[in-house]
Amino acid sequence: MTPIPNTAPLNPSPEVRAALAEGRPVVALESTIITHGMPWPQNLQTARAVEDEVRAAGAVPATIALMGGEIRVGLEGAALEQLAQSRDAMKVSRADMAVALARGATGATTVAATMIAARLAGIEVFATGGIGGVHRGAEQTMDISADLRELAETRVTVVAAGPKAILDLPKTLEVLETLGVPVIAFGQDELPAFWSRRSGLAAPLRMDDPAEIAAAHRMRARLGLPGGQLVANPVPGDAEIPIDEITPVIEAALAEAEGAGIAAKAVTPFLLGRMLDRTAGRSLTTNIALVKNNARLAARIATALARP
Ligand code: PSU
Ligand code: MN
Repeated sequence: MTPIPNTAPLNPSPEVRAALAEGRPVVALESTIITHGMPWPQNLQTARAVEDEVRAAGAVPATIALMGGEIRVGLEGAALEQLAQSRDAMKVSRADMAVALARGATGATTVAATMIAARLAGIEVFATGGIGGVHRGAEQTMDISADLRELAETRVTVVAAGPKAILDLPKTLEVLETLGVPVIAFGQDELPAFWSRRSGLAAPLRMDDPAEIAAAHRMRARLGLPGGQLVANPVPGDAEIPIDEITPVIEAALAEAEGAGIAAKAVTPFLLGRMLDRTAGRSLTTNIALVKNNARLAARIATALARP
């Protein structure tokens, strides 16, 4: 895909620039998971391991972050480590992106902001852990992640392990349907729920072949439809925490968040941190396994898309 004409302060690494110019497969990766989703040093180790998975599958990884007033697409050298160690990186979504860039702030991109950057750079496939969605109690708080709106607007296929189980999954599916976002479970009928392969909810769509997902991505463009696709890829069985085991942990973490008055952008990082403690690190092991698994599938989809 050709990048959209723009004057954005984009700075692709030489490797990413060359791959895009030659039409080779590229997979975008987000950075909020590094700064706000996992503790040091597992965050850096995971970021590198995920890049290695993309490479092993024959594609080029492009980790995206805001640094020095530029959208860096592909973090080379010390940049990834710098970001993983930074304590004051902004969590940047669509609403914050222009301000963060105008100020020259260091910003970690969420799913929404990473999609915007990927589209500007001409990258069509993006792998992450879990997307944001409709939070439980959203009928009171109105807390609905900007990730959902971005999926409706920006033409990038996002591979995730399903919406995080800390969310209200039925409402998240309803909003995605309203917004016209295809939600495609990979290889099973049920929607996966991040740490668990099962959610108890039927996925709206199912596909078993990365080439078919690539074909659907192309077809949306041919139909003139904006927006991307959400591919929900179940965590590998040996790494999952079954839904019955994780549900009470989620409920305890949610009660803690409410008790502590956590709101807005702080909710997701707070819950992930509490889940980590409450499962004695098991939630992190699962998180790492599922991101790597998503990187592998995203690389297969990007490879299918790169073929003429
Ligand atoms: N899933 C994770 N770890 C994370 C996130 C998702 O396992 O850190 C991040 C993603 O960047 C996602 C963001 O876009 O949380 C959603 O935040 P919010 O609910 O504030 O929109
Ligand atoms: Mn939110």
